[in-house]
Amino acid sequence: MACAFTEWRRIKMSVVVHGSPLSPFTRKVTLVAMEKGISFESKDINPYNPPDHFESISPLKRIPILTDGAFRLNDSSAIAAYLDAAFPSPNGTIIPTEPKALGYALWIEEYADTALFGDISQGVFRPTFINQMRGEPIDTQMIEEAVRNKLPVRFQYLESEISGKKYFSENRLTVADIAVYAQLANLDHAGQLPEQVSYPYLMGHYSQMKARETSKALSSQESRYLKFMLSQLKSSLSVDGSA
Ligand SMILES: N[C@@H](CCC(=O)N[C@@H](CS)C(=O)NCC(=O)O)C(=O)O
Repeated sequence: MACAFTEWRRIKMSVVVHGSPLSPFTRKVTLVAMEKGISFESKDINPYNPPDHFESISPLKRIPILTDGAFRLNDSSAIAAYLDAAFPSPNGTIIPTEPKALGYALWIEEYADTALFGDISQGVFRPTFINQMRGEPIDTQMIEEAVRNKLPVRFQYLESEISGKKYFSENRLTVADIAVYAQLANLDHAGQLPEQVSYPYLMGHYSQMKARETSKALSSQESRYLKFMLSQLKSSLSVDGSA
């Protein structure tokens, strides 16, 4: 008798998120799909070791990419908007329609995607994990510079925006909350989240987002993936004799 997992694998999903588990933009669209209850499949693409003809499916050579049958879309914000419009859900929309709430949610999403991403990715994630994956030492100086001088500005702004609130926009879950969480989760993987006492509302928001069933399921998969990647690296270094 075929097990449930085999049966599930036989069902061809029309919606596919092509990305990588530790990419914050892949995490954003994956969470949008999960929160909306969309059935989808995830397929791995490493943009730093891309498949042949990557540019033909991703003109900016970035992940994530969404396919829905023959339809293909790039950019996490465009993908989130598409999923929200194309798959009405009893859980409601994740992109507000009221003009001010809409504008504000998209602004917070943009702030997370650009400013927060830049400082976390360049300042913490890459010098921690990409260095290790390349067999290079962790760049503690770069991490300290980001944690001490760059990230506090980002956190202060977001703390002031979320202060006194549970969610960023419309007092309910929107793409703004998912986008901020998606970036901070990489700081969490690197063990560099700020203390709750320094940014009580922002860290409260993060904890509440992390406790959602969708985030919990994804986060444990990501931790397993990270552990596996780092263990592969350790064994390749010891086979090499270079560690
Ligand atoms: N604005 C894009 C940004 C996507 C992005 O920068 N993805 C990263 C991975 S997290 C990437 O593919 N980087 C490859 C590169 O920069 O060459 C989006 O929202 O999807």
